[in-house]
This record gives sequence, structure tokens and C-alpha cells, in this order.
Amino acid sequence: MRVINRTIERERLSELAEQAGLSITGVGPADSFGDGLADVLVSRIRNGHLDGFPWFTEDRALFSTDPRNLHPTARSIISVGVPYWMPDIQHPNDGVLRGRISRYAWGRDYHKTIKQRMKHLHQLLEDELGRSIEARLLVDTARVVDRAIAARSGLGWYGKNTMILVPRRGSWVMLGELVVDFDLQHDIPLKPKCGQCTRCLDICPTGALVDDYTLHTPSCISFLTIELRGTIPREIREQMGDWVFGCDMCQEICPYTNAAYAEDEPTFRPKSIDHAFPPLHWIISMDEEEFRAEFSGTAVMRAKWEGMVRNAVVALGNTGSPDDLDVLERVLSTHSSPIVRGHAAWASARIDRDLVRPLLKRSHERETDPHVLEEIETAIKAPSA
Ligand code: B12
Repeated sequence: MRVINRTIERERLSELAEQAGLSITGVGPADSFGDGLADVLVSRIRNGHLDGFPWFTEDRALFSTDPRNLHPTARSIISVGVPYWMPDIQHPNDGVLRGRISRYAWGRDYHKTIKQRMKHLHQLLEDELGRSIEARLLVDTARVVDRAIAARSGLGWYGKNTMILVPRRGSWVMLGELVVDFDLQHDIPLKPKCGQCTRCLDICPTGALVDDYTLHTPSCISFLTIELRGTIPREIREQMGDWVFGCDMCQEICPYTNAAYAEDEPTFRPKSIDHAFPPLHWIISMDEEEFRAEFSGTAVMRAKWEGMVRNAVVALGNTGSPDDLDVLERVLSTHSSPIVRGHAAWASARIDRDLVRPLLKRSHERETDPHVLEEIETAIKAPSA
């Protein structure tokens, strides 16, 4: 007769998770987070810190503070993390003008990887318990607050950059959760360890970390390059530097994250160095089909083709030289997207305002889109550097 285990010891859970490719776990209750989290979320919304996300409403925020809203039979939450620090891949410094893609998006889309591994763990747990388990497998749904769950389950602690820092891995860890219908021994939450350090706040080029543990989303380079459709506010473009997808600056500067040890996670490896540090001219010259062929299956798809080309144009404006003006002139006169053409007007003026004024005037005569005309007029009028 088959012996049915009714509980799973914490150590055994770690073994099963490891088997499923989930080397980092924490376990916590499935109870409501109560007013503490609700108050933070609502105050962030009311202070405009989540502007730009029309879906991040107060109702949705309140819903997300109780995991049982998603899954009424929930008893425990297994918080999982997949680490992705790979120090052997560095900016090539080969004289090619390159942008930067944030590390989490270099390889296969993490949603797929984590979901697949959580499904495997779900299966292993069912085999272990000898029954079917009601579970919800969550990555990034925003129907729960991944980081709040990770902190409560002892997987890591909140840094002042709002990231979850995992012992020995820093914040180079993507998160997911299995909400399950049985009791598990809980882990103890870890104490925040930032102390007096404010390096992440100090380094953020756009000042998006407005206070300890507080991110002003509309200024975050991650938001601007990934989520924002349309026009990037002009006054912030210079600060975006060479980031074309996401930003890692508040993580790279963190002493704990800096001390992360290397992981062998092939799933986060880029197809080529160009998929981590893409040549800007390469991105700018891509059509939609080429973009899809190069980046499908990665998280970069989220920015969409038009967004990625727009971002590369801004990065070229920030890092290019008069040698790049030919490319920008071509974009300004032939690109099918008015958003991209508008940013190209800005980028060419950013490189050399005096040199490009005649070109901008010519483009102005040809252009018909009101948004692009406004960008060209502003670029022409801008005072010389
Ligand atoms: C929306 C979103 C974004 C938005 C907005 C970020 C934001 N303000 O939350 C944008 C597009 C800007 C973004 C950027 C990034 N994101 Co994001 N994002 C999310 C998403 C979908 C929801 C986050 C959310 O609910 N925020 C709500 C706000 C209110 O939370 P918060 O500002 O962090 O506030 C919390 C803390 O500050 C803390 N807190 C507040 N006061 C205090 C006081 C003390 C003393 C302490 C200790 C804590 C504390 O409590 C608050 C509530 O949890 C989650 C996935 C998910 N479903 O949870 C991923 C997620 C948070 N993102 C993630 C990542 C990796 C990133 C980027 C690094 C990507 C990149 N390289 O470009 C950047 C990092 C920017 C940053 N410093 O946060 C990971 C984080 C992993 C980790 N180890 O922490 C997540 C969890 C996705 C995942 N599945 O792994 N993201």
C-alpha cells in the first residue's frame, strides 16, 4: 500500500525546489497583509508615484494585499527566486556605439522560465503529498505584490532601492510565487540591512528614488524605456544615457548586490553580446520583423519595436558624435514612426545644435505630423551648447 505524506518538511521542500531549478525559496503565510501594505500602496498612488500605470488603481491595490482574494483555499505561499548574475558578460568596449539592456532581459523571458519551473515544483509537491494540490503560480501578475510576499517569506529583505535583496545574490533575482492549499513551516523574515547607505538614491540619474524605499515610477528609466508608449518627456532624455531597455544602476551600485556570486543560469544568457549591449545603429535600422526575429522569446519584446528604436535614438543622441548625424537624418526623413522621427530631431540637436539647424529646417519643410513638427521647432530653437 502507498504511504501518503501529509506534510512536507522545510528541508524537503528546498530539495524538491532545487530539483525543479528553483534554488532560492522562502515560505510564508497566505494571510492578508492588512492595512500596512494597503496604506503604502494607496499613498504611492495618491502621491503620483505610480502615474503611468492606469491599471494600478486603488481597488486593484487593495485586492493585491490579500492573496486569498485570488485563491480562497490558500494556506501558504512558497516564494521562489531565480538568480541571474553573470559577471563574465561585460560591455565589449570595442569602439562600437552600443546601448545597454538590463540584465534580467538578456536571455529567455523570465516569466516563461519561472512558470515552467514552478509547474515542475507543483508536480513534485503533488507526487510527494500523493494528492492533487490547488495552487496558483504567479509571476508579475500585479494581482499580488511579489516583493511584499518575498519579504514576508524570508526570501530576502527590502533595499532602499525598493528591490528585494537575497543573501549572497543581492537583487539579481527574479521572483515568483506558488500559492498552495496546505500548511508549511514558515521562514522568518529577514531584517533590512541598508543602514545609512544611500548609494542607490544618489546614483539614480533621473532622481526616481525620491526617498528611502520610494520609487517615483514616471521618472524611472525602466518605466520610460519599457512601459511608456509615445513620447519620452524631453527634460528627462539626457539623463537616460545609453539605456535602451530597463536600467540596472540602482542595483549595480548596491554593495550587497555587488557582492553577488556568479550563477550558472544559461536561461539568462544573451544569444550574442549584441543582445545585451546592442549596437545603436543596428537597433535603429531594424524593421519590425527584424526586431521580432532578434528579440522574440525575451522580455525585450515588452518595449515593442517602436519603443526600442525610439530608445536607441535617444541613446544615440546622448552618446553619439557628428559622425552619427547621417543616420539620424535618414531616420528623420524616412522612418515610418512619427514618435521615432520626433526623437531623432531631438537627438540630432543634442549632438550638435548648430550643425543640424539647416538639416532640421529642411525636415520641417517636408514633415506633416504635428508631433514631429513640434519636436523639430523645439530643437531648432534650443540654445547652442
Ligand atoms: C510595476 C512594476 C515595475 C514598475 C514600477 C516599480 C514600482 N514602483 O513598484 C517599473 C516599470 C518602474 C519597474 C521597474 C523595475 N522592476 Co519591476 N515590477 C513591477 C511589478 C509588476 C509591480 C510592483 C508593485 O506592485 N509596486 C508597488 C509599489 C508601491 O511597491 P514599492 O514602490 O516597491 O513599495 C514597496 C517597498 O518600497 C516597501 N516599503 C515601503 N516603505 C518601506 C519602508 C521600509 C522600512 C521597508 C523595509 C520597506 C518599505 O513596501 C512597498 C510595498 O511592497 C512587480 C511584479 C509584481 N507583481 O509584484 C515587478 C518587479 C518588482 N520588478 C522587478 C524588477 C527586476 C524591476 C527592475 C530591476 C527592472 C529593470 N532592470 O529595469 C526595475 C527596478 C526599479 C526599482 N528600483 O524598483 C522584480 C523585482 C525583483 C527583486 N529582486 O526585487 C519584480 C518583483 C518582478 C519579478 N517577478 O521579479 N517595475
